[in-house]
Amino acid sequence: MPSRIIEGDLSAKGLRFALVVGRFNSFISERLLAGALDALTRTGCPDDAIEIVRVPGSWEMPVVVRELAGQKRHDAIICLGAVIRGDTPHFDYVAGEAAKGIGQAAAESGIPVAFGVLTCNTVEQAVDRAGGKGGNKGFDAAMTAIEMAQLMRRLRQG
Ligand code: INI
Repeated sequence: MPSRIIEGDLSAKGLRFALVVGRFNSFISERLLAGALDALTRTGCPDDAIEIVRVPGSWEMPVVVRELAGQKRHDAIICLGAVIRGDTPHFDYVAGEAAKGIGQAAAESGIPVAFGVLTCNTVEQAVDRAGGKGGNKGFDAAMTAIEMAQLMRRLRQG
């Protein structure tokens, strides 16, 4: 048996969060936001520890995440958006750059960033994952952010 296991718990008490929410496909991203807020409040996060930052679309998320992470005012950042495939290659550029840029900002800053951006082939797939039969990926992203924020706190305490 390992002598020491380090992991984050699922309490949001004492943590501060920024939620970066895309306006594009807002009928989906607002449901993801509702799920994320539900997770945060149920796990003990007060309203005044939550900031919501709205951006035009998922493409704009990396620069905003980088700015927020640099300010070091939050224990974790949660990105919420929906990229839905259309008839052109636009989807691939937006989804690819959002994923890459958000991941880079997290890795370079040391602030955990949850990727609650749906990348779906159809509107139906997005609806399923935003409170439908596939659960709510906004809720899941917030739970991941809580666990990661607690884990980073523990790792830094040594
Ligand atoms: N933004 C999204 O978040 N989801 C999409 O599905 C999407 N599509 O399909 O175009 C989208 N485009 C907008 C993009 O994020 C930028 O806001 C826009 O290109 C201006 O920079």
